[in-house]
Amino acid sequence: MTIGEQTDRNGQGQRTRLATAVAIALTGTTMISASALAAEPSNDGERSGLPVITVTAPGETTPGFLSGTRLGDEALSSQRSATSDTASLLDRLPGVSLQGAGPVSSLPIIHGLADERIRTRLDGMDLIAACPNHMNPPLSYLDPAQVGEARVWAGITPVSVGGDSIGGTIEVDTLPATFAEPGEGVIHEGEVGAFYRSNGNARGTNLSATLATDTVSLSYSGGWSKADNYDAGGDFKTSTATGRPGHELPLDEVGSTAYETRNHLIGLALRNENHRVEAKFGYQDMPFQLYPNQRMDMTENTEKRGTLRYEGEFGWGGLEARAWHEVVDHEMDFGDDKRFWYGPDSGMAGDACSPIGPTCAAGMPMLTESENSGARVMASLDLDSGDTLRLGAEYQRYRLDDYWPPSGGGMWPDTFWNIRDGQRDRMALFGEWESRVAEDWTVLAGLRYEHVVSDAGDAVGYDDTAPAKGNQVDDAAAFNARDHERTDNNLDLTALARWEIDATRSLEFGLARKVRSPGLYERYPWSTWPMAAVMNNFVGDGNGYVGNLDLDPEVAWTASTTFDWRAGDDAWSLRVAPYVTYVEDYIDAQRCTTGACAMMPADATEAFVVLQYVNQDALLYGVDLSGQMMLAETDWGRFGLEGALEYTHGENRDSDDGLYNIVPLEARLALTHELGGWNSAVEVEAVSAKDDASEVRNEFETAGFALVNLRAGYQWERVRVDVGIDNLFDRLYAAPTGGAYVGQGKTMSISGVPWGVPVPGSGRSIHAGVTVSF
Ligand SMILES: [Cu+2]
Repeated sequence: MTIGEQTDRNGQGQRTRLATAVAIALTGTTMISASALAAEPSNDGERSGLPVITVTAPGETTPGFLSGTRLGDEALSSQRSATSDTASLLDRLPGVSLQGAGPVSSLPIIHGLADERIRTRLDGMDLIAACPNHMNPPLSYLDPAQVGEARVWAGITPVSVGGDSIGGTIEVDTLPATFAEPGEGVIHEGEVGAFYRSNGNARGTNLSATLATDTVSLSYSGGWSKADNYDAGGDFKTSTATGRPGHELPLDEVGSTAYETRNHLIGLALRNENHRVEAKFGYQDMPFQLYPNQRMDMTENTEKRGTLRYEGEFGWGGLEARAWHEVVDHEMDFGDDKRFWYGPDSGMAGDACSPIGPTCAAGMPMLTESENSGARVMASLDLDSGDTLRLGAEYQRYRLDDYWPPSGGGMWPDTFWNIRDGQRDRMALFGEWESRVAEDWTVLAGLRYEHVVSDAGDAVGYDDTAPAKGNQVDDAAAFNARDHERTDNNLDLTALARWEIDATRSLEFGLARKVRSPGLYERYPWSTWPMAAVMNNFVGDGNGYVGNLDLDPEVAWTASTTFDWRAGDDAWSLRVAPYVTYVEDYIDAQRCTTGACAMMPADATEAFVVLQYVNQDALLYGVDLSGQMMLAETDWGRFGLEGALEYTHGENRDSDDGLYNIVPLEARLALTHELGGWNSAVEVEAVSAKDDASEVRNEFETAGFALVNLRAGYQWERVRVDVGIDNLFDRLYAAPTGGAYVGQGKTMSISGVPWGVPVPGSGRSIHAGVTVSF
């Protein structure tokens, strides 16, 4: 099945598409074929003669690389009513887990490596979270309904889709442009949808519309969604421990889990026979997103982005060029569940105090502004030998200012500059060769060079007259006495080989060396004052973090293999993918003992602590298993079983400690049924207890749990309805990567909220959604 068929606007072939979609949704066992690498997919509604992704449904044996998996639009649409968190759509793919953050901004984890360790591209753009808590990661800029396709490279990533990352690559593209057939004149089409989820009263709508001729296509897509705090399952009574008398949250309500978000996208695409130009303009206005595992909340995020892309086919091969520009304005302060601690009747100074001054604080505004520009050119040369050679170059220019205006109390009288004039610029060159060296062997080898320059201006505290609170004057002086510019020259190598043993079995081997330079928030946060340090945290563990100017890039060596075995008649398939990664100079953390940290106990075990980033060696290994089988084909429909299991282990080889945010063992098993336009599933999702946590971070252990989810959908020609119940038995559970609960109470003080409470997951939620095409 090709993209062209999938986005067929006449809605033909919907039944077979639906069947494939169900299979993809549950097991994610499609692979990305070799031709997908030739260029990014030609986001094209009609056949254009350009390279397209070949989607291989389980059972088909097309040459390709098993390391890549893909979610198509049908698979995605069945999830729309269940989630507004675009990253969570990927959770079902083998090797992918989620690190909890805000309700619509989870961070994907691939094989134990998360966040900036993964290359995440949105419509081909390398976006960067501009926030000391990484509250606005790339996928938070899309509504799930705007996603056209997601591709994940979990094992070995070809250098043409990697760079400045040591884990896998996630590429998410928005809905593809559609065109009219030649001679058809002007066409218009679109889709409107709405959903409701009972837990947290979540609701949202989405709309997409296209006006097109056979050469010009103009489109809009947008989504709005909003939710209150959700309720945990079972009995969650933490509010009585952290709520201030008179301000407790209702029992079971998980503080700081509400949000509202609005995302818009306008696209204009032009094509002729061999060339295509596309411009996209995105706009996000997120009025608020609260964070149960961060000490601050997002109180406004606006993002504007524009991208221009050219794709052409020539006698010698294909050419793709892209340029983009993005501007982010991000604001943080306390949302409602945290702010009441600082309110007028709190006994502390609060909102009502005026004017702010040394004894009168009003919240804690934190502002971040970033500008991100980039360009990429890639040529795919079709060699006479039948081989393909890809050559490419990339450039990225990134600027960041992170500053906290004076708000009274200890945050007075000046503006605190967490990162001032931050810069992180990348230049990259790569070459990649792909060849079918024998009838049953395909190999790919690539080399990529990256030049990364980062820098930041001088640190400034709230008060530059000693003795300012929290050692700010001395910390800033020590930071400013050093040169802040750092230059890294990084080399990536990738080799992949696929052996088609026979029609039912194939085996793939891969080796890679990948390098990632430290991010601005790892190198430059300079204050050891716990109040400032706890604001620098993108892992959601409640601790404070201090940057380290001496960090070196992380260098990861990965070996992985994938074995794919399937019945000739499609009755079953099984895929096993073990991997091992050794990371030299992995950026882990050690307890901070200098500056203001010297006043804190260095060896606390049951408390939030302040840490400093440090290079240490790490080892990660694990295995992904996935498979499906047909159980019965009867008059009442087709019954099947689909499952996936992921095991991950991570350890710090220098400190003999566990790595943080590792999901030890996770499994999904679903009984599926389809009949005509119906599809439904009963799914069990189980996670084992986590008991080898990161000691240096005082990471909590979490208990194992199993959840049952139900879902069903029906597809008419123009209408699709989905309903479901997540967490059917209303279990109280905490994901091992959900982070520390700091969703309510006096979070500004490092010990102002109790240590040891993991963020509870959502209790039972009934969801329903409808989509109408026109
Ligand atoms: Cu933020």
